[in-house]
Amino acid sequence: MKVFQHVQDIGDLRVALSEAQEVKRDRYQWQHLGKNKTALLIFFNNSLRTRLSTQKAAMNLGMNVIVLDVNQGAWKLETERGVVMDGDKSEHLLEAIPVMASYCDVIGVRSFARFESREDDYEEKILNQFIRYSGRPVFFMESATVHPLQAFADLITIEENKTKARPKVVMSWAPHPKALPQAVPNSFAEWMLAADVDFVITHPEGYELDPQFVGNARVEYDQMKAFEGADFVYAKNWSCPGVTRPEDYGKVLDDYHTMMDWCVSARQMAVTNDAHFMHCLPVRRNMIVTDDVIEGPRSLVIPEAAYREISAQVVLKRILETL
Ligand code: AN0
Ligand code: CP
Repeated sequence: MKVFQHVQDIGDLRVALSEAQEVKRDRYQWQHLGKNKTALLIFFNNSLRTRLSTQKAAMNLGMNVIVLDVNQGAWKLETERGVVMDGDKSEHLLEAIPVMASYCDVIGVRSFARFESREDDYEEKILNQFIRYSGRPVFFMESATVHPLQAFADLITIEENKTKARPKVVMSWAPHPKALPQAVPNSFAEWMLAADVDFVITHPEGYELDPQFVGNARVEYDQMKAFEGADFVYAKNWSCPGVTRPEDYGKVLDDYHTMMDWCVSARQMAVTNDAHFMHCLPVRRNMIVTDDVIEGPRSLVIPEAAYREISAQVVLKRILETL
């Protein structure tokens, strides 16, 4: 595998899920694969889970790991070509990428949506430069539009906890005080549509996700109706994707105080099929989900985060196998 970005990059999901099972059974059986191989993890944004789980996965495979927080200690990077660099940015991405690549075999990059231009974000301007100029396999650790390591861990979580062949999975928008990217919901939708689940998305009008990720997934604007009979509830906030009104891209459309009935609570969970609650974390309690639901017996947020180690290990293993 040279690029891990979309669900298709992992191939057959059944095979990927059984490989995840195998990793879970004994995660240290491929130490030879990573011997003398270096993974470079580059963070343009904060992270707890991705940082730790990916580093752990690489170590499980016997790899060496270098973690770089670009905004803490490295030179501030210019990303636009043609700019007269007389501002606060000392180095250009076009030199930094091949230099960083020369010290490693595999590159993971986290670079969130910047919300400056929908076009730049949705064209994956930053990650595509890594793919183009590094000459190394590149895996996405949440880019402007996708978070595939999360979606893969979410799929593993559902697979491990489902009690019927085709569970009903509901992804619900929930309120948040700040504008958040669409990467998590985009990838979750993309992976759920490829998996064997009955998938429903619920959100207020104006938050329609990009069709390249949601295809013709069922959208139900009535949250309570969407939750009926759900086996898994996946909560997440996202800002306006700008599908119908490009000028609203990256905006929080309404004051969150007026949207608090979208916060997932016992009221919505009561109409589900005793659904499991999921969230990628970090989560703001009593904005996205109430204390009682996230702490309740059906909450999967901790095992879901733990599966990030497994999803990252399957991805790194696949990459190492093709180096
Ligand atoms: C990020 C997001 O919503 O994309 C990362 C989630 C994994 N969340 C925040 O910035 C709070
Ligand atoms: N879920 C997730 O990617 O968490 P971090 O932002 O902490 O890495």
